[in-house]
Amino acid sequence: MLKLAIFLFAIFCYVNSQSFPINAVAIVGGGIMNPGMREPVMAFGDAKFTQRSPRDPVVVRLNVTFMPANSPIVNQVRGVHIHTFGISGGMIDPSQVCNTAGPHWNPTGTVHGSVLNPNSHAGDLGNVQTINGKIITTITSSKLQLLGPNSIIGRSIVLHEKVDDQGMGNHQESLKSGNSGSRIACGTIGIVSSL
Ligand SMILES: [Cu+2]
Repeated sequence: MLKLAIFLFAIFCYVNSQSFPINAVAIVGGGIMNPGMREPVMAFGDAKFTQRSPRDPVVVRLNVTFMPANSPIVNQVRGVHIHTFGISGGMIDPSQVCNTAGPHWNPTGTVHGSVLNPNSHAGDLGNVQTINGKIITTITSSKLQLLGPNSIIGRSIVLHEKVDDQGMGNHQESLKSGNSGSRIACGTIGIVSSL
């Protein structure tokens, strides 16, 4: 019995050492095309994901540039989430393209909240600040996985137009989406050999 346990443990260690760390990237693209704006705002960049072991959190490094950088709608706080599906379709309007991502990634069937709340959506990543037309930030989440049945590989990361109220806004959308408005940029998460 002991030999069997040691053998199974050795296999477990071997599989773990072969699989981790896992790296993934989403190429993020989109823009803000509100009617009445003098010119559209474009958004482009990437999100890099790393997980060192099944017990470690997923670290997300987000780097997105908006052009033109000085548009009043650019430099503000906005919500960011992992959504359930990869991006499909080649439509021109970013909100339509990013709507193909479906709802927040929520494998445990909870309500929307903050990235730090263990009982909120796994895909809830909180808010990010845009400064001088750029989002450069790191988010750490213990609710995400890059391997196994709840892996986010093939799902998507979505940036929103407005601040995420993290379930505290007393709005009908608060406990569902954080009432963070339209989807302005997104990308499908794919596994990569290295970052
Ligand atoms: Cu979202």
